[in-house]
Amino acid sequence: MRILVTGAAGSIGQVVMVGLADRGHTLVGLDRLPSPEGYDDSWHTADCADADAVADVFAAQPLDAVVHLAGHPGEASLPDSLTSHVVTTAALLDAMLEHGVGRIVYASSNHAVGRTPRRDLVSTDARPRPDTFYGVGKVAAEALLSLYADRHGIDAVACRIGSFQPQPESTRQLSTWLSHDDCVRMVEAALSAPAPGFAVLYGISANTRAWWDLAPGRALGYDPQDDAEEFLDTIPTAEADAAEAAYVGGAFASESFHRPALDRA
Ligand code: 15L
Repeated sequence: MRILVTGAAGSIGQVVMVGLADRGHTLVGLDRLPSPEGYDDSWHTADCADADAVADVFAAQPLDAVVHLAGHPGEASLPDSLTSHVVTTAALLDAMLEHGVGRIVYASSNHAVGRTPRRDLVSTDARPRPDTFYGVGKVAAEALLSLYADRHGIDAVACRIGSFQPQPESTRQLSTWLSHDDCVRMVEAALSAPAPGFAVLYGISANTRAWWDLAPGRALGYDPQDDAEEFLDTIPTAEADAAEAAYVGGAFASESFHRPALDRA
């Protein structure tokens, strides 16, 4: 497949670029950062929120699919969050329609349901319960993907990623960890699942203490192989703060992340 990866210079992007290339795909990187060594001919430096720039990227070479990883990974004002997560997705979807590209895999986040109290396994059917404006942006981006799937027949898989790390580093991450190898497995499955329409999966490894249901991902062909429990001995024993442990979004759901929606002069 010829795949455009946005946010290709980011932490997930770098791993996905290498992992998909190793699996025989042809990769095109798109990022606001300039191309790293080795990608000169297959890299576009542009902002995904700029619809004209994105249209130019699609006109430059044929593509079969998009893996949309670009976006600010933390909390911001509501307008900035909507630009980072929704406007970028909209620019890509419009360009996909124009150029007949039929599939997008989206890096959504566990923070789309982060304000769900910590109790039972959270399913993909649970109501969106964002914990931040970041989470609101992810929920809204998922809604946009759903609209383009229904209205235009785009295949769109939203991967609600947990904690993408080389290895888990906290008690929470024993539940939320997504290993690098499983991340590549997840993206590959989301790219190749037959006719998913609009689908949501949770992007975590096969963690013994998982908080999110892996069944929808497995139904799409995602077969995670790693388990954070293997790193139990390396995790600091400090108890998580009660506020952080109350919701699946962890610190994002705590008061320390409260801020006004809009920045004022
Ligand atoms: C995310 O979606 C964030 O981008 C990242 O900063 C972490 O907070 C991660 O989730 C997580 O929940 O560990």
